[in-house]
Order: sequence, then structure tokens, then C-alpha cells
Amino acid sequence: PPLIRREDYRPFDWLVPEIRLDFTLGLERTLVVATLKVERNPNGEPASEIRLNGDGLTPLDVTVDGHASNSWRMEGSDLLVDLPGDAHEIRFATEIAPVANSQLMGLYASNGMLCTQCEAEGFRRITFFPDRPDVLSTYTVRMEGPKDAFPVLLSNGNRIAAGGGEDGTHWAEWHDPWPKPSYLFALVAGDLVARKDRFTTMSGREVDLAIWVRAEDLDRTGHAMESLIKSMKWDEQVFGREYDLDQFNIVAVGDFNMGAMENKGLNVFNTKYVLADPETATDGDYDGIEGVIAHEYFHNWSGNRVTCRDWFQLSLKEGFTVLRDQLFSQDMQGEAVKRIEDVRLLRSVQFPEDSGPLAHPIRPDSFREIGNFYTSTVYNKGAEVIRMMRTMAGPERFREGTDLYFGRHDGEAATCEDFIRAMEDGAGLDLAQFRLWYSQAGTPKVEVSLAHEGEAATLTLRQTVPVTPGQPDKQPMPIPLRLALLDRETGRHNGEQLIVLDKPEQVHRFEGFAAKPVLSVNRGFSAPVAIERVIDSDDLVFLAKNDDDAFARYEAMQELIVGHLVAVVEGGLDERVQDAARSSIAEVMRVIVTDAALDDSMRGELMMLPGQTYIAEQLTVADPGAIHAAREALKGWLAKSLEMELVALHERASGISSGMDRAARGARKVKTQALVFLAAGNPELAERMAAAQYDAADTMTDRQGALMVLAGLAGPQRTHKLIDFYNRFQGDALVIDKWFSLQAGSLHPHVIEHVHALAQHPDFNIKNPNRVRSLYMAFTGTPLGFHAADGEGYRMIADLILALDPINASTAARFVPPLGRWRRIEPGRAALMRGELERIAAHADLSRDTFEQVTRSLG
Ligand code: B3K
Ligand code: ZN
Repeated sequence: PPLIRREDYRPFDWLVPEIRLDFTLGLERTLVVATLKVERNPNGEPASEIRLNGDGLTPLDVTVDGHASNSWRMEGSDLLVDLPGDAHEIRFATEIAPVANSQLMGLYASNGMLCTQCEAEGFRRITFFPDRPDVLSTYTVRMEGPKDAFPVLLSNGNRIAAGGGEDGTHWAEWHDPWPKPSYLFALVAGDLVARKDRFTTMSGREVDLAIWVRAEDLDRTGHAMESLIKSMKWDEQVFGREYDLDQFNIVAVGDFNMGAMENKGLNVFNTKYVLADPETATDGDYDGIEGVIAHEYFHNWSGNRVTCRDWFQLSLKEGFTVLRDQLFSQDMQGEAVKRIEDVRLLRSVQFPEDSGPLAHPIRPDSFREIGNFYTSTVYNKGAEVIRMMRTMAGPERFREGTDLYFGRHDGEAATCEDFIRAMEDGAGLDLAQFRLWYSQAGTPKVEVSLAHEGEAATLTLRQTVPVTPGQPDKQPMPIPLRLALLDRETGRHNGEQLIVLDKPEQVHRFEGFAAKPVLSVNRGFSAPVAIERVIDSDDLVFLAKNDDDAFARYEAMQELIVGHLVAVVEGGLDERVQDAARSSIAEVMRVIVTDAALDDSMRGELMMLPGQTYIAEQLTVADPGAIHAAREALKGWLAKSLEMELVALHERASGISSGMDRAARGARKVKTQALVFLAAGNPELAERMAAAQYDAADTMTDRQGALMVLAGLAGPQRTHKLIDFYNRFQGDALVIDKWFSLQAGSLHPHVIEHVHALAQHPDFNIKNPNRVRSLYMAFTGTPLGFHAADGEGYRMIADLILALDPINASTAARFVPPLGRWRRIEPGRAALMRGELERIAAHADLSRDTFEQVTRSLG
């Protein structure tokens, strides 16, 4: 497969101002007649033919300007049609087989319904078209099909006509007035019911809202609808963005490659991000739904009204939209906890990506398969980069920048450079050097030290940007650091400052400190960097107890624990030093567990130990077994030292009534956190308490939390509750997904055998991405399973990739990165991981997706 380069971008030679699609729908066979109005692009090259992308299609009945045409040919899978003049109408038909489409790209069948997924290059599996985001057309879509199988017919925009035939068929015609690229096209046909509501926009437009699901799921759509209405309101208030059609439809689908898709006026969602009630969805699921509904809705402006010129610009819409959904969720649920959650995700997924063989800038320079670049780097680091602009400009000036961006580029396919320029002009920032954040990969490292002499504190900051594949030399980048100097006695400070570190080294002097203050730096995680600071553990303890920035408080706790665990793993630590470190961690943890002034949501965050992958990131070469052992040992020690406090916390939290308010949610969070610790210190007690929590549970949050703890324990309650859970929820796909992933992601020493057995379970289905992910993605996080020293876990994932690749390439390729981490793992396991990658690479018929990921990972 060829390498596509950002530098090679050329405008398309033709414009396609209008397209009409006529579908004759069937699950086995669907006929598509496409009619394209094409005109020469004044900005393109004069060409005698037009290239229409296809993927696995055969053109039928090609006509040009109403006459049957022979002047076309195929080149690979593309259709090339001769066009002598400046404007033509091209028409052709294609025939597709939705039930046979296991890739779930293009038009496919799910549970008897038909639906589409076109981003990034799925439209070419439906019909021939210049399938690139800079070709914008207005779409008119007519669908016709059997009324009993497909009573509901949906597409983008507004429904303009509908009718029925005598023969049991019916039809509907939709028109979308907003020009859009093909990746935003969508069609849905099925036996669905809707939760309906209305929204009046700020200028008074009445919008009909509908969330379409299978009849049995209707009563689980309330939260999604509330989230949608909140998102629409928030985007008006915070970004001044108003909805622009008379209808907004969301459809939930059980077979879907990712979370959801922002098709214009017709968002298609994974059921996971729509359906919720307290018995079947956790508090985390509720938040996920709110965030993803918002994300897709926000794309209506950041993505649809202003789209991307080419796929290298993906972060233009994704990074920006992730930031928008993060800010929304911060406003809905509280800023501190949301920020901590976002940073945890960034560090556990994006940091490892940025330090491994798949590292790429948020605006990549080349790819073979764009599907491989829907990454945490493009999404989450992309959001961090725009968040830094917001931090430097302040929210008001940032808003001026986004207003200018939307105003300037409405209706266009834009670039990251366009966004940066709008920020410079609208927000008044100088981003000349800041552009490096778009072109350089790798997580910058910032070394921080604070000295004190006389009345002055001197801060020294030093940055390095690590070497990444294809980028041996790096320039220093502007790194905005929010910081404060805390008085050691009072814990107070005289205000926060923003320092932008834009040189390799900078020194800042602060006067008026008779005693050495304690430095709180990168507050709110103002820059996505790794801070390395010289700091006493006493100061970390002080910050963990006193810092008024919630994130910084969390961070101090993490740093304290990571420092200890890294020292343990690196070995040679003398017993006394080790005990002293553990005692100081236990001391802070006691304050966190018992502090009456802390709210439980925040307490739950502060109690969370740094994750396995984040700890591994701190080591040049990691031994997953050793990290796991050290982490469990610390957990056990903390549980033993704080057993009474943890039991009391669990008891108090159990007394808080169920409900969806902040207090009840916080209580549920700390309850399970307490069990997680106790399981490592006193497994018999934890088993009893978890079983009781399971039995008393009136929410999925409590039930899942209890079962997660039991799944990692050896006692009899493990089996009892797993059987009960299965019987209780059999047939509810989203809950059975949880049942799979709780077992596959557990700390149980026999997790590999469990996963082998689950793969044979009648409910396992390799064609359903949710089920595949719930079994195997959860497994790739297990130190004792995936990283089993004999390589059996690696082999299992490689076998999965090979089996899944011909069925669903984009899902298969997502399992490659865990194996690609080999360079950072101890030599024994590294060789085994590499061996599995080589075994995959040796297969001749790999998809473009898997081929690219495997070769880059071996690189
Ligand atoms: N834009 C889609 C992602 C499409 C992924 C295609 N492989 C969802 C989102 O980010 O909102
Ligand atoms: Zn998105």
C-alpha cells in the first residue's frame, strides 16, 4: 500500500456541487443509483477525466449527460470517466450486499437494520465518488424498501417527501441544504422507535429531536436526550454556535466500529453511548454518554460547517471537538474531577503512544491507512494543544479566536494552519513558535528545580523534546506552566502565575520569600508534558494535603507514589527507606480517606493509585511483572495500615442513598475504591464486603464495582456472583459486555484460562466489535495475562488479530499497539512480543490497516 504524504496535497480537479442518491434497499442486496453534477474546479488542473474512488464496486449503466457512455475505465478500484467539457452530469449504479459487509464500513446490516459508516473512506464502498473531505456537495437521497422490514427511513438533513406503494414498499426523500463531504453522508433504515423532544434555538428555530432505538430500548434513552438538549444549549452559550436544521436525529446501533459518528443531522451511535438506566449503566457510562452525545453534536460546527481539507488535518476537528466536549463536561460535572480523569486518560494512552514506535505529531505527515490515525494523539493531545492556546489567551479572547475561525471558514474545508491563524488574529496570540506543537511528536520533558537564597526563590526550568520515529532533531516549544509558590506554614500563596517556557532553559526569580516556599507547578495540567522535579517527599506530602489546585493535589499524590514504586522496581532499596516511604504515603492516604472537608468524588480520584502503564512510562525498560508486584504490595500495605478507616469509609458511603446526585455518585466511587484496597490487604474481608455490596446493589455502579473486585479474588463468591450476574442480565448485550470485560481484565492469576474459555462462550461473537473489545481490549491491560512471562498472552492477541483482520480490519488493527510496546519492555518479553508481530507480518493477505501498524511497530 502506498504512503500518502501531507505535502502532496493538491485540490481536486472537479467540483461536485450536487449529488442525488436513489437507494432500493435490501439486506442481501441494495441498488444505488448515483447522479453527480460536476464542474471543473477553477483551482484544479485542466483534466480530461474524473477519478471517482470505489472500493469493491462494479459500475453499472454509466451515462454522461443522459447518454450511455463507453468512455470510462477502471483503474484499480477507481472509476475514471472521460469528460470533455466544463460541466457534466454523470450517472451510474452500483450494487452492494449489506449483510456480507463485516467490516462495518459503508452500508451494512446490524440486527436487521441498515446503517452506514463513511468516515474516513467508507462512502467509496457504497458508490463511486471523489471520496475526500475537500469535495463538498448538497445531497438529495431517496430510499425505497419494504415497509415491514424498514418502517423508518432516515438520511441527512430534512425529510422533504415520503410515500407508499401498494406492493408493501414505501419511500422517503431527504435533502440536506448544507454542502458536505462524503464522509458525513448517512442512511438508516430499520424497525426503530424514537424518543422525541424539541429544542428552540437562540434565534427561535424549532428543532425536532429524535433518538431512534429498538422498541425494547426506548426507556433507556432519557439520559441521552437530556444530554443532547444540554449540549445544544451549552454550545449556544459558551461558543455562540446554533443548530442549523429542522431535525436532529440520533440512531443507536449494536454493531459499530467506534463510539459514534457525527453525520450531518443524523448522528449514528454505538448503543453503548446512548442506552442507560441505573440498573444497567454505571455512573461512568452516564458520563460517557453525556460526553459523546456532546462531542458528536459539537461536530456540527467543528467538523461539519467547517470541515477538514484533507485527513492530515483530522485534529482540526477532533482535537478541537474533544476540547469542547471536555469543557462541557467540566461545566456539567465539576472541573477538578473531570480534569483529573482527562489527564489520566492522556497519560495512560497518549503518553505511551508518544513514546513508542507509533508516535506521530497531532498533524501527521504521512500514512498508508487513515483509519490508523484516529488516535489518542490526534484526539486527546490535539485537545491539549488547543487548551494551551486557551490558557494563554484566557477564555474571552479564546472565544474571539473561535468566533473568527467559524466565521472565516464556514462552509469550507480548512486546515490546522487556518485555525492557528484565526487564533492569532482573533485571540491576539503570537503562535509562530507554538506551531511546533502541530509538527513535533513526543511528550516534552520539563525539569524543574527551585532554589532559595536570602529573600529570593529561583526557579530553573529546562525542556527537552524526545526523539521520535522520523524526527531525530527537535526544537524547544512554548510550554505554558501555571504555577504558585506556597507558604510552608500557611499553605497559602499570593496568586498564580503563568510562565511560558519557550527556550531550552529559563530561570525565574521571585523576591520576598524569607523562607523557601513549596512549588506547585503545571497546575490544572496546563501543558501536556512530563514534569521531572527535584522535590523532597515531605514537600509532596505537603502539596498532597494542602494544594488549593485540585489537580496539583492529585498530582503530588501520584508523584509521591510513582517515585516510591519506581524505586522499588529498580531495586536495591533498603528496607528502612522503603518502610519510611510507605509510611508517608499511608499518612497522606489516611488524610484523604478521612478528611471530612473533601467531597467523595474528589476523594475517589485522590485514592486512585497510578496505573500500570503510567508507571511503566517512567522506566526506560519495564518489567510488567515487577511493576504489578510492587503496586499490589503497596496496595496491600495501605490496606493493612488503613483497614479501619477504609471499612468506615465503605460503611459511611453505603449509608448514602442511591440517586444520581453528586453526593450519591461520589459515595459509590469511594465504596468500590475502598474494596479495591482491601482486596489487596485482607482478601477474605474484601470478599465478604464485596459480596454484600453486590447483593445490596440498586445501581450497576455498585454491582459492577463489587463484581470487579470479586473477579480478581479466588474465593467462592467470585463464581457465585459471576453466575448471578450473567443470569440476571442474559440477553442484554451491553451488560454482558461488562461480564466479559470484568473477567478478562481481572487481576486473577488464571486470567488467560478465563479468556480462552470466554472466547468459546456461546455469547462471544467475533463479528461484534463491542464484544471483541470487551473480551480482548480489557485483557491487554492485564499484567498477569497479556504480559504473562511465557508469552501466551501475546500469542493470544496475535491470534485474535489474524482471525479478525479479514473480518473487521479497523478493529483488528487496534490490537496491534499493545504488542508494539516491546522496545520498552524487559528483553525476555520484548523478544516474545516481537516474535508475535513478525508472525503477523509474515501473512500475505493482511489488510492495509494491520499491515501498516505491524510494520511501523517492528520498525
Ligand atoms: N469522527 C468519528 C470517528 C470516525 C472514525 C473512523 N475510523 C467519531 C468522532 O470522533 O466523533
Ligand atoms: Zn470526533
